[in-house]
Amino acid sequence: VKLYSTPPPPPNPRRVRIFLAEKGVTIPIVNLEPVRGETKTPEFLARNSLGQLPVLELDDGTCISESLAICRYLERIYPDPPLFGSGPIEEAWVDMWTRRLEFQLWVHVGSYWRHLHPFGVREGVPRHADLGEMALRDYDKALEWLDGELAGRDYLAIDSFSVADICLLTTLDFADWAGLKVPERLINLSRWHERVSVRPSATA
Ligand SMILES: N[C@@H](CCC(=O)N[C@@H](CS)C(=O)NCC(=O)O)C(=O)O
Repeated sequence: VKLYSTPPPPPNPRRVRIFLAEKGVTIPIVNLEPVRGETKTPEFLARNSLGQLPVLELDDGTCISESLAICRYLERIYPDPPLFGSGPIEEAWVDMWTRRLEFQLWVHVGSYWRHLHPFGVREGVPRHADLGEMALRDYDKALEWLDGELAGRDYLAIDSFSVADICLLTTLDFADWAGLKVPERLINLSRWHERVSVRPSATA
């Protein structure tokens, strides 16, 4: 088995690396450089037709893309510690939060990146600054909402660290790298960020 990945800052490959570190599992990693077109070669497109990272390739050549699908697979192979929750309610809450993070938070970072960030320019892809500005406002609103949700909570979805925390951490760190800081006044979110950032897996 091997993981096609790329070093930080891209957030989705990092999700899987943190997940593996939390499980205490080491697998071979092949680092590719999307900016050099290494994810758009015929060989790589045969592994993931979207030409995106991460991709997990099993020994028989079977490939899984989508960071959360890879984590789901790894959870079945390496169940301890559970990172998708234990039991029906916890599992539902973890799913609820990972979906909320994709659709209420990450989507705005992606839109900001596409429409405003200097590195988001792609040949032939139109950019609309007003959509980027709207994404910035919506991202700030989502951070406020998360700050309220984290009041009195150590972790986002359940009482222990889960893949939802991994998704939030990788999103905030990428956004920070792209220039979008978490305002200091959002105390619950800032404390949560400090708490999860000192975990050894955060360096993965
Ligand atoms: N929904 C996918 C997103 C994958 C994705 O967007 N990967 C980025 C890196 S964070 C990538 O490979 N970008 C290169 C490209 O799209 O050309 C996941 O969760 O894995």
